[in-house]
Amino acid sequence: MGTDKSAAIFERAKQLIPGGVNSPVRACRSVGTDPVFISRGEGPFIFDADGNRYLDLIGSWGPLILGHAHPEILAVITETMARGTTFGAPTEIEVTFAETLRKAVPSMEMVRAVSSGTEATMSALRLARGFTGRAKIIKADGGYHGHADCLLVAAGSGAATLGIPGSAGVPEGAAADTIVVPYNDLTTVEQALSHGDVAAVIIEPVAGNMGLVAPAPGYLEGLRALCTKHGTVLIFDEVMTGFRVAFGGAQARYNIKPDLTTIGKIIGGGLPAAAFGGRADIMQKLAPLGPVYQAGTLSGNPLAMAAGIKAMEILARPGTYERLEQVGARLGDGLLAAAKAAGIPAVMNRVGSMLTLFFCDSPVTDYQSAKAADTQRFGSFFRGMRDRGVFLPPSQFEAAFVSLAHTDEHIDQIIAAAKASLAS
Ligand code: HOZ
Repeated sequence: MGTDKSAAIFERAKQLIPGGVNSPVRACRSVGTDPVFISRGEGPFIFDADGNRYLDLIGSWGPLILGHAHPEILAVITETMARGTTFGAPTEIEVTFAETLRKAVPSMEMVRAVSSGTEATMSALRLARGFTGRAKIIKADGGYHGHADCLLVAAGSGAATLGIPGSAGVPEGAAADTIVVPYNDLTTVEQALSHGDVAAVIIEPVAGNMGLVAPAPGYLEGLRALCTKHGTVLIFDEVMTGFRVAFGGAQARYNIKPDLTTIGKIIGGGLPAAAFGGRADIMQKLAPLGPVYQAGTLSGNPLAMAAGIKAMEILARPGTYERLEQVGARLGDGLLAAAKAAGIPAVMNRVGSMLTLFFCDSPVTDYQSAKAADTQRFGSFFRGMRDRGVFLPPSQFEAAFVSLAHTDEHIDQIIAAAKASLAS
């Protein structure tokens, strides 16, 4: 497998872009290699600058649930962009987007569109603080909600991958009101809420940034009850899980109604879009109706709205989530069996079409148990898979994503690659 062109591009990139990448995990440092540079995608495949083809299990970190370059998404983008790409003024398509989102996720009684998941979580927290008049927030150890200052405390995803869970440059004051609790533990949440000064609990209802960790039975129900009791805003960060683990997100899958939801990735159909929304009485505190300020020139961008609406429309078709469940199970079961056949201790955590294979022998239920995984072995596995034409997320502390473009044959090829990689 040649990688000369990727290597040359990486050299150029490093001269100008810190680490040669515009987001740290994709630099592939924790898996002991350099990145390849992607030139195009098609269905379940990505192709690098040297022409190597890979079965993609990143899916742009979640958005590409329909696969790469889906013809209906490309068509709607082309059609929309012929009328202009941005106006900085209201457009009808933003209203259609909000209506589509609310229909799928009814707890989002009112919606504001933004451009990234980080913007959505940052804005939702400001809103929760403005609504309650309280400063403190609770987040999970190893939970990742974008890179706003107050959320870069015991953070997962790239921060966990690179060993910088509390970033330099975050002033002490910005992090002082962030309380960190273990995922799947209600006792610590109850203790923290008992003082009556917590504005919000922000949680990934299925954690995806410490690797995938499912909520324990009763955990989300417990959070709901505790937040209601203490007048604290419950925020579900569904940037990854929205339209992924069910059409209506994790809140539909587990039947829990949060006060606010942050959502992104899939709702942009592969273009930069995200949103936050929820109870109307809370959302009405936002400017221009209320005193909580939030804004964005490219918020509600027509191209992103059009791609997102089309993606949601396609996902609403019958059989979609049954297929995603089936393809996720085929992959999850196959990867676990491959590890067992090779005599390698492994745990498969999966919810629908998102999953993580942890190289450890005890259940992974929170960040502490995730950290027990053998990251060196994960690095070898990543490289072995890449060399056999499969692209995994380059970190033990990320989730892999399967798409509707993956056929059973593609999954079987991935499992065969895993058998060979793990055997060697
Ligand atoms: N931190 C995101 C994944 N959980 C995005 C990583 C990237 O785009 O490189």
